[in-house]
Amino acid sequence: MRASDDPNAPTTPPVPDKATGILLKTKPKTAKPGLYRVLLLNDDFTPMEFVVHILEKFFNKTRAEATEIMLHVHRRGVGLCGVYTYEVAETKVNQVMDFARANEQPLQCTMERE
Ligand code: TYC
Repeated sequence: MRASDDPNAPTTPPVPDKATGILLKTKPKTAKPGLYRVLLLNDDFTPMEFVVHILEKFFNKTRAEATEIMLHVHRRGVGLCGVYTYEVAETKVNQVMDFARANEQPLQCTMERE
């Protein structure tokens, strides 16, 4: 993820200047934070129990919720862990990727704009 992906610099439709009609960019001082989906991707190697553990540890899921999400990813290829503001989503992705790497698992976690 690059800093330039952070859309907290909001854009709104251009507004014509009263005198000249020139379209001016507007930028409200307070932005609504953009929301991001954090997704887990399936692979053939990472143990199911490891993925359930990740969902409990980093996404505060119950064992039943974690098992349901893990099985969804296993069957469909991708699944939703949660929706967060940019910085929280980025932190979760990094936590999962670091934990997977430390445990020599190929598990992939990614984020996308809602
Ligand atoms: N497909 C893996 C297996 O059969 C389990 C798995 C589920 C892996 C979800 C990754 O995000 C994942 N062991």
